[in-house]
Amino acid sequence: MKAPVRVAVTGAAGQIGYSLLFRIASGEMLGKDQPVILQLLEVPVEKAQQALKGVMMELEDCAFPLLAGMVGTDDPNVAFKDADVALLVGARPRGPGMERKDLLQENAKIFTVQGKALNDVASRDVKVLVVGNPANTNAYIAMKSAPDLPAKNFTAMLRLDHNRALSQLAAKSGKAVAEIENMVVWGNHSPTMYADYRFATVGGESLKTLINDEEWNRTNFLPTVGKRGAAIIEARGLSSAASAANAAIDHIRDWVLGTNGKWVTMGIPSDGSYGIPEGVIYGVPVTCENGEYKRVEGLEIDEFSRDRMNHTLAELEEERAGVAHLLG
Ligand code: NAX
Repeated sequence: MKAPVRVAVTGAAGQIGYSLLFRIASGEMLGKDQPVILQLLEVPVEKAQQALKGVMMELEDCAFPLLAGMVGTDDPNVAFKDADVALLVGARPRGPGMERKDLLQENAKIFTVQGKALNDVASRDVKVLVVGNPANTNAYIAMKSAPDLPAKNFTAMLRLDHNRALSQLAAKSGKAVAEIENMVVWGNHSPTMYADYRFATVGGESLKTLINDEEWNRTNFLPTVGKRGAAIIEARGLSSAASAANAAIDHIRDWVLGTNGKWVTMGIPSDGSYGIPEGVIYGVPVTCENGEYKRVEGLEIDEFSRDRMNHTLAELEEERAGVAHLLG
């Protein structure tokens, strides 16, 4: 039996948490031979802690063979202690009348504290995925608050956008999702992200050529993927949860277990390539191998793409400027 991996999850009593934890404990994220210890963080509010207890009771009641232990806490230093994987799902939602900039500030506080705690107590190799919105900027704040950890350990979730784009492309082209390779989503996890299928292939053939409908790309595909979160809220009365949890599992599984050369999208700190300033957490195509992600380099950026990539970058830069004073 392998040694257990410690997986910290914040916002564990929330709706994404409820779709996520059972799948992690059943081995869908790290493998069917990999025991896990779940370290669950919730806010120090009676109701949230009670709800967390309930979720932990249900996890117990599944008698998952791979669940080697569980901790529920309101203390980030306990939740992140020796964590190998940290899924930062909990965040402050936008309340009535709350401005975007207030939301940024509230979340900046949370992710400063959690970044510091990761810095102090997590494994030096901890793989951090930020799901809580604004995900890219929250990941940036956590990364900046954890100077003793490698910056590359901090990532943001663009995988839901990636998966949404894949399904739209499959539907349009009449091909199976599994046949589509080399899809990219650039930038911020927000409606400004740029889903780019210029390099996508199906059985080695260009998907762009197969679809051959630039009008559809601009007036249907991009807005549909960009506004999918809002469409789910309108239809379901609640924000995406199961699909978000699924994307988080895809992201970590691929990072840890590899992609066999397949491109996936991750929000990672920029190294300056593609004209994205260093340090900005930006969605790019990567492949993963031996527990490391590697940016796909050297893709040609045409004028339309450059425009879209700059647009989503401008939003990220604005968010970054909005929290700069908190990061010293
Ligand atoms: P819920 O409101 O159902 O759950 C969030 C939970 O986090 C709550 O139980 C809350 O008590 C807890 N929490 C808040 N602050 C915390 C803190 N400082 N430490 C620990 N726990 C804390 O939201 P849910 O639907 O689960 O969504 C969670 C986050 O994911 C939201 O920020 C949401 O916007 C974001 N999303 C991100 C997506 C992405 O692709 N990156 C897609 C789905 C989702 O919208």
